[in-house]
Amino acid sequence: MAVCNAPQLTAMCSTFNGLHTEKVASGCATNVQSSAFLGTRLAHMKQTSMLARANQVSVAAPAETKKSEASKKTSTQSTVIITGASSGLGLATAQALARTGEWHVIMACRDFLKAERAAKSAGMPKGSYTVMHLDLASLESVKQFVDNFRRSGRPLDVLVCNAAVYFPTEKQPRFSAEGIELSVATNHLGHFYLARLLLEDLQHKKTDTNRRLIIVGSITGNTNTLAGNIPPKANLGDLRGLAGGLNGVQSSAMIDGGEFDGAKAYKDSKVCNMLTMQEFHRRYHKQTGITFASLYPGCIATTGLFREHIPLFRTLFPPFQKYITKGYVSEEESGKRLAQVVSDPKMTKSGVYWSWSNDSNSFENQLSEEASDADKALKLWEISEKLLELE
Ligand code: NDP
Ligand code: PMR
Repeated sequence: MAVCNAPQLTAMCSTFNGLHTEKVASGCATNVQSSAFLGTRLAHMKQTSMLARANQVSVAAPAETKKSEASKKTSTQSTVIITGASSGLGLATAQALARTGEWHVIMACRDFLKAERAAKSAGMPKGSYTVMHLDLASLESVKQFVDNFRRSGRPLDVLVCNAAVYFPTEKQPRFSAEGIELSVATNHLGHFYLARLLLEDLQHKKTDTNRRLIIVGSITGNTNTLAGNIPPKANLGDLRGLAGGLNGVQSSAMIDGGEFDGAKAYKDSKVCNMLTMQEFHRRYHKQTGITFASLYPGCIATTGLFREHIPLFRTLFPPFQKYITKGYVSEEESGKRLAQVVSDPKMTKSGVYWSWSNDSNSFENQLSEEASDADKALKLWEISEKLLELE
């Protein structure tokens, strides 16, 4: 059952998608210029917006009416939310899980029509997925997504925090709806907010599956590897830039307080992803039984992640990874790997960062000193909570 699959809904959703883009773009400009402090921005965000109303009307209402149908399915299928399932790793994972018939995939995507088309061209069976709107670069959108998901009536089994952006050639930072540097806002803070809200949903008693929260990490955030030593290297420093709100005005747009560097901002955000997974594990695994895990799926050199890189890089990167580093994996293979972390009964260990050898056998990998620093993970958690007013 795809809540938003009906043609009239598609039309409505595309309309609100258009509205949404406009709202975020204009919201971004106004917020960055006029609001001095993040607190002010968040207070501003809490006002009921036109977008929030549009979102509730177009997505939530039909979900309510189909609640009983959803409840019927949930007796046989597990539910997984995958952020950024409209391309690359997220789409390949959605496809691998949907094909089994055992999973209902909630594709949490910022571009509704792109996701719907991607699901169709990946041959995902009708009824095996639902596209729901989520823009991780807007905290209001994250809240709306959680509300919409709850209205679907599906018990949550697994949340996969997969979406990411990478701006390697950008000279100046871009900002989220709340005026936070866009790669850290999307890759780390949006997911941190989403995961904190959905932790409650992962603790339901309706199914007896092993619940999991998976946050996609990467080799390039780990300086104990060759790939992690290619400059600029990840380094969160003492997190002073993050503590200042990453707004590029009163504080640096970089977590460590340094000069903006798009490639470093991405790698720093991946360190945040891996630290966050471990802090979740320390705080909640024993108490809830939820499995918290991260992974490096391999170098998926063909995905949209590199869309903003220079054309020469996009041409040379796949053969370089295929024939020289041998780190290359296809999108399909990477999807199977992440699907394994979602569903394999042998992968229930919590607090693990999974990787795969060249013959595709999974193993528990070592994180770098920084990406496994428990004090830093705690500090990151507390600063992130403060920024999001979650304390
Ligand atoms: P893609 O660009 O193909 O996929 C990223 C997805 O994130 C897209 O669906 C994109 O949506 C979505 N997204 C971006 N911004 C937002 C937002 N604000 N709100 C919601 N969704 C958003 O890249 P990959 O598949 O390569 O990346 C997936 C994950 O894999 C990332 O976490 C990345 O760090 C990780 N990874 C990738 C590696 C690689 O070699 N490619 C290696 C190691 C880790 P849209 O389609 O609308 O753009
Ligand atoms: Mg890297 C075993 C060697 C290895 C692996 C597995 C990767 C993965 N890379 C390796 C080596 C090298 N890379 C070497 C020797 C170089 C210098 C020529 C190199 C360069 C390089 C660049 C310029 N690599 C890159 C970039 C990027 O812009 C990508 C990046 O850092 O994005 C943040 C990238 C990557 N290399 C990888 C992987 C997985 C990436 C993608 C980024 C990610 O998602 O972490």
